[in-house]
Amino acid sequence: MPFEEVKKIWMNGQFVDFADAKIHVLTHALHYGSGLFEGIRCYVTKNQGPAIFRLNEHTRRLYDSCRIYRMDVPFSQEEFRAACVEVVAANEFEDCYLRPLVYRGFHSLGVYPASCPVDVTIAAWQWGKYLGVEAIEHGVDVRVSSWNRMAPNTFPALAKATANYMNSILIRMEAAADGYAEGIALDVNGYVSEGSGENIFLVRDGKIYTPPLGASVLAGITRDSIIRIGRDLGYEVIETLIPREMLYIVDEVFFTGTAAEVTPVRTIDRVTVGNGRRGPITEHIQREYFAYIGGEVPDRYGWLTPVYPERAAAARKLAAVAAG
Ligand code: PPE
Repeated sequence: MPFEEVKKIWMNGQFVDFADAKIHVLTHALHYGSGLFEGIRCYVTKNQGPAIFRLNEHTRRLYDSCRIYRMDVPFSQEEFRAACVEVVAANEFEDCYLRPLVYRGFHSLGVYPASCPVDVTIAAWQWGKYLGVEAIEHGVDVRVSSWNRMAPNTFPALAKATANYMNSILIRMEAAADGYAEGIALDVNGYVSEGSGENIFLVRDGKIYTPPLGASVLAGITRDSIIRIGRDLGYEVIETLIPREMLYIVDEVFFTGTAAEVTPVRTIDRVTVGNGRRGPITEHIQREYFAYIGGEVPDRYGWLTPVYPERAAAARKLAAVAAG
């Protein structure tokens, strides 16, 4: 689906029209992948109107990514968060996906980027279910990728760098070419790492497993949310190295990510996961996650940033009236 035009995109502190949000072909990041980005969702909540999910944590990760690449963001984290809120409001969005990008801009080419400016843009658009609406309930068919995730001390996995996504593209295209929805990549030691755009969780005998940060994974914000929610629901959640063959003998598997949310995996390399249906723990975790992002349960961890506080106050008032 091509982009539907949105009203405004934020570029270096100013709102510009969709049609004017352009850069030069000699931009450093276009040649060398010198960009760091985020993917953030804003959800309509029950009583507070649209609220951005885990804005603080996404902001922190973006600034961490920039720090790893020695890039000074010319805005404070507070200014950045305010800009994200404004982007949602300027586009009059309710549900949307935010895509901030910090990148080495236009000045000169050559790998050494010091003279290139650090530019910051934030766009937002409406993005439906990443792996399809069906997938949320029925799960996806995936393969183990023949591509590994990047080796440690090559491309830093903890930085959400545009360059890392060349590896993701290989994983995803290979999966698509063979008729799978997604690929699961192993790390260079052969341990399970992650999907092209999702972290992965496994369930066996009631316990939940996910690869540790040392297995070349992105430190997913959804991953963190699921670990937190899972533990609070009373499950044991274990971060540990996972050998490939564990994928074929577990009861349940699911992906997590901002775009993918919580998506069950139905088969891996044509081997059925569990009984081939969304497992009970996956469903339980999914239900809690969707209730949280939809504001149907109290925001006990302070993960929601309401975009329109006045509207939120009005909605709360109406809810109180309705409740008598
Ligand atoms: N691993 C990778 C490689 C990844 O790209 C993502 C997010 C995750 C894990 C999950 O991280 P988090 O969103 O913080 O829970 N992928 C983003 C981009 C997907 C895209 O196709 O673009 C996303 O989900 O926004």
